[in-house]
Amino acid sequence: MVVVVFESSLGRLRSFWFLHAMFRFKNIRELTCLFVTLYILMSQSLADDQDFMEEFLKREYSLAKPYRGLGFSSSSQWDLMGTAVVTPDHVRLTPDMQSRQGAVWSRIPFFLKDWELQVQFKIFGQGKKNFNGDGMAIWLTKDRMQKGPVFGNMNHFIGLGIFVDTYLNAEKSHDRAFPYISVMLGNGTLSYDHDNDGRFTELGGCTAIVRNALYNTFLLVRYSRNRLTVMVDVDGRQEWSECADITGLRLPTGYYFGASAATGDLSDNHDIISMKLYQLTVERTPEDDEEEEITLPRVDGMEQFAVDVEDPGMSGVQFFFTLLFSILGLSVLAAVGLVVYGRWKENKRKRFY
Ligand SMILES: *[C@@H]1O[C@H](CO)[C@@H](O)[C@H](O)[C@H]1NC(C)=O
Ligand SMILES: [Ca+2]
Repeated sequence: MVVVVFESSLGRLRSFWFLHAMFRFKNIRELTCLFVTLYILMSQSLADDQDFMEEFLKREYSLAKPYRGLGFSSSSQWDLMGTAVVTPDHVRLTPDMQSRQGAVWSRIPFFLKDWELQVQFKIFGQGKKNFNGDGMAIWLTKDRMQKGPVFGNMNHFIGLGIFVDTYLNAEKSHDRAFPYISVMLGNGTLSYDHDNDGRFTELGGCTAIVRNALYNTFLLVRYSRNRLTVMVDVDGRQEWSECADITGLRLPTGYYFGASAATGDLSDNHDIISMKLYQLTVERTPEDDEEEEITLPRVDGMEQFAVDVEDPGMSGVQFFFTLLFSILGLSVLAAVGLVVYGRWKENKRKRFY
């Protein structure tokens, strides 16, 4: 009996390692344990990959060419505000001129649980590198059509903000290059700190060279089972690379999608080409559905994102100079030592004569 089980299992296993390991198992219980462990490991890695079975484009939440009636028709699902204008090729949130703010907002509250938003955008302008700004943001928030200091939207927002920040405001930032994409979850009291590029409320992010890009630039935001993933495709390779991955993020439903942009003393064109919303089909466990309804966005274990405002320790540059000066100091000491030793030896020799 046992032998039969062994043989049929053997047929299916190809890896030499497993064969080798299996011959050492003396009874079926250990073998069962091995298979159960393997199964758990395999199913976990599958879940990690987030291979969704299907995705459906939801037109009512999507913004794509031709932007029929956008902004003025009552049948349109989107509103424009500020400097935003529609052309046949894009929705331009701001032109490359100083002190502009523009936005486009969905009219329909959003209730899907598992979704993916793919945004094609374009940021370009006359300004040389570091003489452009300020950037744009993608939103899924409780409020819509508000003006304010966060890339043209209100501060103390409630919901999700993904920022494409093209100008470095913070005085000290050795550890990141701009443009920088970052994620913030607002709960109404959290404030976006423009002077520090939102550093203290950031949940994740990455550098992405999106300005005056040669290729089409895309951003992907995926939310499923309290996990938020942001990916970018900005270098023409036509594949997503990971930008941020945040687990334990809880977002209420009934919010609105939007995109906004702002210019200040420095400027850029900020264009949205498309925002495509896909519903994801995800297998949900009964526990997933029993989850408490939440009324305010929050992240489990918020402490892990806390930024140390105090001395951040020795940076690579500091370390290099410390090492350099230590070596220089030791060399000087050694040189002085040699000179002193030479004199001493000479004096000693003189004394013999
Ligand atoms: C918002 O989040 C911050 C940081 O986690 C927290 O200190 C604050 O109490 C929260 N506000 C509300 C209203 O929950
Ligand atoms: Ca900035």
